Amino acid sequence: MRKRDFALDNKRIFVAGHRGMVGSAVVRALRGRRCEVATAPWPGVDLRRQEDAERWLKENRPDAVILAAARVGGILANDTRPAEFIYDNLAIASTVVEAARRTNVEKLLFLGSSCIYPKEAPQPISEEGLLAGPLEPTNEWYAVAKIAGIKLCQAFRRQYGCNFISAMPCNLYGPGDNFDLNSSHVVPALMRKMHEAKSAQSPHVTIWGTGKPRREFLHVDDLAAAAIHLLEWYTGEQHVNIGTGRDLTIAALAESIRNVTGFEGRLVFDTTKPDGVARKLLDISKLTALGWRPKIELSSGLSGVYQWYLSHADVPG
Ligand code: GFB
Repeated sequence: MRKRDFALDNKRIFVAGHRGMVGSAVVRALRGRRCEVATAPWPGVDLRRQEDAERWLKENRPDAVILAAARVGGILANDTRPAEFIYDNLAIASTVVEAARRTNVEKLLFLGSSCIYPKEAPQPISEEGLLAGPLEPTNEWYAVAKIAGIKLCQAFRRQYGCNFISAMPCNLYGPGDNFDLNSSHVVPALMRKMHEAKSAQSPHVTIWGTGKPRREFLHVDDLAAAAIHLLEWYTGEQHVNIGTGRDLTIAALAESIRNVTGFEGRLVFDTTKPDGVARKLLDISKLTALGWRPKIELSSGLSGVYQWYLSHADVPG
């Protein structure tokens, strides 16, 4: 029998970053539970500022924090805006963790990313792979900030006895994603490019890189369920990987998105654009041993996101 570490019932849970894809999915998931969800207004509370974070937590006194606030973006945004990715993420992690300690938050879950692992990590990557080698250069700024977030939680556990934990998801996709082609991740980018090419009857779509890198994609509703599961059931110094345990090439992903969008033209690979890390498949045995498994298959998840895109974005055709 597993022991529940934190009971959600009648608790107030602060979801930091509720406007983003991850935070909004966590809010949706918590709405089905017997707890109160608290979110900080934006603009108004800037979680990069210590005084804002502390003031908000003092006034609202959450029992737990799910720290999903972050500066996020795809490979190009990470590579070209390193200062924003390192500064904003370091600032958010340190202000919220310290504010949570000062206001006696009972439990905090920090969310990072699978890009924390070394570029040449043995696959699938277990939690022990952290800091065993150099990082992938296109996202080392973001990765360093997320590693610092893990270390903050560990240090606060050791020195202050805070029940702060962290989890590292693989690549995520879902409703509410960013479809801006300069800053988005690959799923929304290819969905938008193929939809627009189909509408314009354009003969081809450009895919960045060689198409050979492999990525593991988790639907954000699965991520939200996993994060809440960990908040309830896990405590410990080591971070926990969240993923599906399965990956595919970017070329294969493009074919799946072609099926969903109905684009019939050619795929052209632009090798002047970066591939990023060759592979970052997560070992999810720690998560599955804690009693959680993903539910949403990639093909149905992609169809759902395409429907969301058609009904929410300002799209042609
Ligand atoms: O999703 P993505 O930007 O994230 O790119 P990363 C994944 C792969 O898809 C890369 C290729 O090999 C890209 O070159 N790709 C092909 C494209 N076409 C496109 C396109 O039109 N747009 C985009 N964005 N990619 C980010 C990290 O890495 O993922 C972050 O930079 C973070 O730090 C995040 O960890 C989850 O997996 O390469």
